[in-house]
Amino acid sequence: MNAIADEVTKEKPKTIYLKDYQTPAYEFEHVNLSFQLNEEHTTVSSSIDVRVQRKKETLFLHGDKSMQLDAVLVNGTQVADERLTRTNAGLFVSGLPEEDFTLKIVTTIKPQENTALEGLYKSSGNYCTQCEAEGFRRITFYQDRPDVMSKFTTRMEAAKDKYPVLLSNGNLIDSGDADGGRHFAVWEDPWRKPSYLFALVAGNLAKIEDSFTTMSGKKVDLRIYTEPHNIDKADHAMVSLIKSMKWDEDTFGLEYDLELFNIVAVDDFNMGAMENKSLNVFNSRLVFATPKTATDADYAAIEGVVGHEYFHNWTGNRVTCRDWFQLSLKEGLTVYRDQEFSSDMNSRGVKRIGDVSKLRAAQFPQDSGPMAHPIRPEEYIKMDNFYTVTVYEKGAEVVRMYESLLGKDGFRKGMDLYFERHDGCAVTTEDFFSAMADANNTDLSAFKPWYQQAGTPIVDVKTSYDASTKTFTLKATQTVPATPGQDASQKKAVLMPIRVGLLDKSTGKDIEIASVNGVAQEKGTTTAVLRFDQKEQTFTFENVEQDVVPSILRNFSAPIKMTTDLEEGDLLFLMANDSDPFNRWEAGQTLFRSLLVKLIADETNGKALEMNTKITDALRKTIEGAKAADADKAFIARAMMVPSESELVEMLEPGTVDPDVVKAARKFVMKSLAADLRPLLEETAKANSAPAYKNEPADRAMRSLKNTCLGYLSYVDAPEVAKDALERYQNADNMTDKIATLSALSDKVCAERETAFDAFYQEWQHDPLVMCKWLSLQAASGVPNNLGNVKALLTHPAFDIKNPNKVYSLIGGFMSNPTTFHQKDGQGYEFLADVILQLNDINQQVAARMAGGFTRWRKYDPSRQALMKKQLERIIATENLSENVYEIVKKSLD
Ligand code: 0A1
Ligand code: ZN
Repeated sequence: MNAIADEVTKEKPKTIYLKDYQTPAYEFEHVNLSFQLNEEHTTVSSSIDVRVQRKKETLFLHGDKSMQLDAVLVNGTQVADERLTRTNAGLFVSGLPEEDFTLKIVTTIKPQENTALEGLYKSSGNYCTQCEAEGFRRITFYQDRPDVMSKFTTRMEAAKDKYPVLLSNGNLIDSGDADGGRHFAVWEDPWRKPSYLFALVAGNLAKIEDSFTTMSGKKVDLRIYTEPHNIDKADHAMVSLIKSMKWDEDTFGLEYDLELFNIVAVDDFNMGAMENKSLNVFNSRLVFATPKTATDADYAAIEGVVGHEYFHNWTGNRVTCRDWFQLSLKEGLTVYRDQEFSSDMNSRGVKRIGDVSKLRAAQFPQDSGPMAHPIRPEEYIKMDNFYTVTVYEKGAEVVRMYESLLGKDGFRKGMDLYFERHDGCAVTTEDFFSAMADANNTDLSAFKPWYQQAGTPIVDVKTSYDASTKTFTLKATQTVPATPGQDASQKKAVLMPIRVGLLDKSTGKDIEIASVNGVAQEKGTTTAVLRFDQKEQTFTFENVEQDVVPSILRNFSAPIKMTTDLEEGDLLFLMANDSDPFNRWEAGQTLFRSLLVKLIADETNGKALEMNTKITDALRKTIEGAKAADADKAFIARAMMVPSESELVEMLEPGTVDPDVVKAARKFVMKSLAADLRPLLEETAKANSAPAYKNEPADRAMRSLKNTCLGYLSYVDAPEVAKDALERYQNADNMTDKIATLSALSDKVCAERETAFDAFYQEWQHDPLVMCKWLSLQAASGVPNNLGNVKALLTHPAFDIKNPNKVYSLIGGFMSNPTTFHQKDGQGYEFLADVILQLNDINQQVAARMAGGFTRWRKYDPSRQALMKKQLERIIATENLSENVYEIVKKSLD
């Protein structure tokens, strides 16, 4: 089809707006795809049954400029050239029949040259696909938008020896041999789906198999495919899948809807995993686990992500998004579901603490920077840039707030109504909101701004007790800061649940809450859920016999930044007594944060730093608690953690941050605590060193406590500390302990560090995932002149710039290392810009993620700001910059 005008011109990046949404004029009923997979090229034929919804409209098919368009036929007849217009973004087809018709398209693509890892590509010699969000348009011309839902039949043909396994969505309906040593398979998916859920895999793969019998008695075959040499590492993923299937039935009454569920692990993948209908494709880092190669954190991440992708079958696939602005409809809800799943499988309190820490370290900074956007954004240039912690993690917090406001039963009613109304449809966050409100017959209109407003609300609470009226009062105010395109005056007050408990000052126990603002609480209530929806609001607790210490925002019931008038003594009291594990932890964190902010100011002003010994004493008590027979050791390990440098940076004023000062203040605290508590830390580490590895909750808790103690002890300046760490490294029988001992050594300049890192390399150089750990530990190291080490690792055989996991480990690790990245002379910034520009020609999604390292440049001191800005300007002035990188850099500079 050389005659087709190929008007591939230079077009400016175009912004897509939610307000421009229009329903499609043409619906695609059924799609028949056929793939001829060859080494030189792949031919894709697509035959579509089209239903005309609005006559005479031009049909726009998305299609990437990398594809060769070979043929376009309507009802079997070639379409004349003058009715076809090709642009950078796709193909316009005009003069279409007014009655339903068939459209046939033939394209030629080169998966073997696809380094963007979107569409059809090769990983370790096998074919696989990634179509979310807009990868299908690199396979064929199509209405690549989530509200176009079709039934897919997929035939593929490939060389039998190289690609013995041929997979796609749905059920295998035919297979056999073809000419020239080739074979074929035909898959049919009975469920309508958007193109982003399409998947195809062809390769030399081994599998493990199991099965699950659903609540209505149907047997589902479960298979996990990997490259043959990794097949012994997939058992934990299989166990996690079975647990997920059972949990979704027990918790939401949701049953799987096919007789086969496949997972395929691939080494080259931009994200974590993908929920393609019945054929999930996973980054191998989220499948492979053995005690020798994966840490306890890896095991937990695998369980959570296997659950996440499985849960998408209902929240994402059966009910999908109308357009990409609605992404949080499926992602916020599915993250909420996977967090609940992990909480039920493990310790709920510890899980909540981890999730909130992540929100604070990653989402809060995004929400106060140039990329701040509502969980339902209103515009984007490149959708890939909106798979963000805001859409995912803040989106999950918004879903959790429905649960807090409506109660568990009310939330379940809302979910049931959502599925009853929208099964098989592509819908909006507004539809989810209405299902929640309608099912509970309640007015939630004040909740809507959560979808429209960016920025983390700031809540201040003042408390008082009046002995004469026996009332305890909370006065709360809320504001939402200005964010790009939304000034502060436009922001509305938003409904949020504030969970509050009141602790008896003499016993430390929760008192029963009788009534709030004249509304009687259910008998036995010890945590009240306040509906806070005004700019200023007063909540009065009645019949409070004596003064109490309030525990406010239990379980972190809203994603806000809260300040209160609680004093140090109250926080120490809560740290020791609160029945809510999250707030018991939070009280300690609040103490640490205020101490650190003061120390940062002191260090800036050249004052001597002084430790607050009350905090040391409180921490001593917390650690001593580990001796109790029923101690929650995983919680104690969490409670010992000092807020991260990135969390502290977020608390400081824009234009002031000197990362060296932040590091010095935090290091001072760690050193003081380590010195003062050394015998206790050593004793606790010893008492929690198990003779042999076991993967049981109690053993995992012990490991985390022991390794947290060792982390502290690494701050003690004494030669025996490094010696001990090396010895522990050499004796470790599992990856969790290996990594903990390596990181205890990684900031030290000593022979033990070199010995341990070399030994690790020698032992694991054959395993790319383990090598990622080796790279990220070095990238994160605080040793002097570490930038030189990171640069040298770029050319090390363990690194590969085409593999996203390797880039995230080395470059991602370097970006979050304040000493190396923010080096005063700006060389760290220049290095990151160099890497971004190199990645821009290889993998635009990964390049854009790395550009995220510069977005917070306005936070830093004037000289660092100037150096970072210079690099942003250099990047944006570069020719052939991808839309992905352009959007991040442009928004950063605006
Ligand atoms: N939907 C997947 C995540 C995902 C998103 C985009 C991708 O490529 C651009 C890949 C995966 C999930 O939430 O698990
Ligand atoms: Zn997801």
